[in-house]
Amino acid sequence: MRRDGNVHDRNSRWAAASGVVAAGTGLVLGELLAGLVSPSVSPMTAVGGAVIDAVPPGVKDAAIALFGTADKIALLTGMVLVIAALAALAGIIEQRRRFAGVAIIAVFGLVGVAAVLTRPQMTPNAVAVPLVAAVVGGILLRLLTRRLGEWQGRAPEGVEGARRRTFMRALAGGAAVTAVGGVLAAGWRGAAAGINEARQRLQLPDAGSPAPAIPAGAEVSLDGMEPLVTPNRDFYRIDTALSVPAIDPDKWMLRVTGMVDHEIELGFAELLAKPLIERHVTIACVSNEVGGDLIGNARWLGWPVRELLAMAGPQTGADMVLSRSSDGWTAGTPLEVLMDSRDAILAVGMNGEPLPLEHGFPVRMIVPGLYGYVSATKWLTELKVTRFADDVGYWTPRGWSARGPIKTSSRIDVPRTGRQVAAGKVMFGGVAWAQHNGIGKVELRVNRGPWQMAALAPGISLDTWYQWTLGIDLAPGQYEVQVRATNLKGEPQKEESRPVAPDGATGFHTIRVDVRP
Ligand SMILES: Nc1nc2c(c(=O)[nH]1)N[C@H]1C(S)=C(S)[C@@H](COP(=O)(O)O)O[C@H]1N2
Ligand SMILES: [Mo]
Repeated sequence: MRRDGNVHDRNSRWAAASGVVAAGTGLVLGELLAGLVSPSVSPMTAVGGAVIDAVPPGVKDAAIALFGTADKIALLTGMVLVIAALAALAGIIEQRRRFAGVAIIAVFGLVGVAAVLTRPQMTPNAVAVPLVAAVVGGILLRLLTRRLGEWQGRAPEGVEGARRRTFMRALAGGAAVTAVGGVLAAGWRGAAAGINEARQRLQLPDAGSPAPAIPAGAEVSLDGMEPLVTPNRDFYRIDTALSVPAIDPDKWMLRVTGMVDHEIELGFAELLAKPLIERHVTIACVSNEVGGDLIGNARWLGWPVRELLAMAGPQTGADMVLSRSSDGWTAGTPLEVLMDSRDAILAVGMNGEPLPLEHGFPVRMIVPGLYGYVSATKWLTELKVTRFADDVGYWTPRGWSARGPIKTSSRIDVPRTGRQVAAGKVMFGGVAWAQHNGIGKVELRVNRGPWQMAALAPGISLDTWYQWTLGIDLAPGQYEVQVRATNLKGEPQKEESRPVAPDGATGFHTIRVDVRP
């Protein structure tokens, strides 16, 4: 009897350990994954944020009084302890009843999702992370529990030791992942959280030269169109940064180096004190396929790059500015584009707020008319005035052209391709762009028939995309519809289909429409 009791205790102890390790591994994986795909909100920070929002002010004040600036650490520690206790319970329950403990881990995942949904920085990626973490944790719990069962079960003589070692190895492996990942995640998240707070406290100055008002009618009213100005949370994100750089604006410094008469160092406060301008600019990725969504339009606040370069005094012979980010990534931009009258800016604001971390906080470049890979450096730290003959940007030796002007292009957003619509007048709508040249006209053709002129909405500026609409009478049947934009110089977009490499895709966006009686 006594011996049985001991076995039972030992059993529960290892079952509890399995629960803690399984949940811990899932948790740590979720935090690391969040660092990659949704840096401004992770499962833990979301739950913590939801707790802070839900707690009555009195309790909050008491917590701050008790823990001071360590209040966040105290909260996270408390959360970890609660999760560990519940996870231990899940381990014990799973051992008694298969999938009962896994269900508890699933609830962790759902709580994570619910918390993320309450966060203003919520993105689809951020919602997926707690689910992925819970699936990993659940699978691990099941595996560990099975191994434990095999060890504790009635094993033939001599096999018990081997089975014990198998379980212990799996448990130790999970524990190691949790420990190492936990330290990594805490470091990352800690840095990002501190910078996020600094970002939230930041008050950007008003622009001396505000963005021109959006003309009436620039945003058409047609269901299914994308907003004319892309909200920050929906803005596409492209970069090579494994973890999003967390840069303290107080320590940020931009250096102007290379072929200049005077090297310059510019701090963040100095930059904010300059006469700022605010402009809508549509930026696009060279990897955007025809009809793709790697393009977005935002209102950027910043200081013209040409003012800074004029202070530095570029020397004769220089024809390129190699901009460098804190993580070493570089872009090579023609010097003349940064010096001419267009609004190339050192941007600090995006749609009325400081740049989001993933979009380059605290400072990035925005250059109307050039693809992002040769112009839109995020987490900017250096501008080196140089020559195309001497320097190359990050993507140039990797199969992309040294120069990357944006190609005139257009997209059909309504109706979506393959969609069924009712016969009669079918409304089409979409966007067209030719940054810094402007759009002159947009046309549609059905089944390669004659081009028909679309109604072009007024653009915000030559540097942004334009919306367009066209109603076409269609009888029941299957149709192929294509769009073509022409810029204000009269140059139509290219018909020939070409891939994104080396300097941007060409061809007409083509959709299929299924018209029903
Ligand atoms: N530091 C850094 N800046 C970068 C990149 C990068 O990989 N690292 N990618 C560029 C590319 S290819 C594009 S298309 C734009 C995208 O900017 P967004 O993520 O704000 O949309 O950023 C540019 N700036
Ligand atoms: Mo890009």
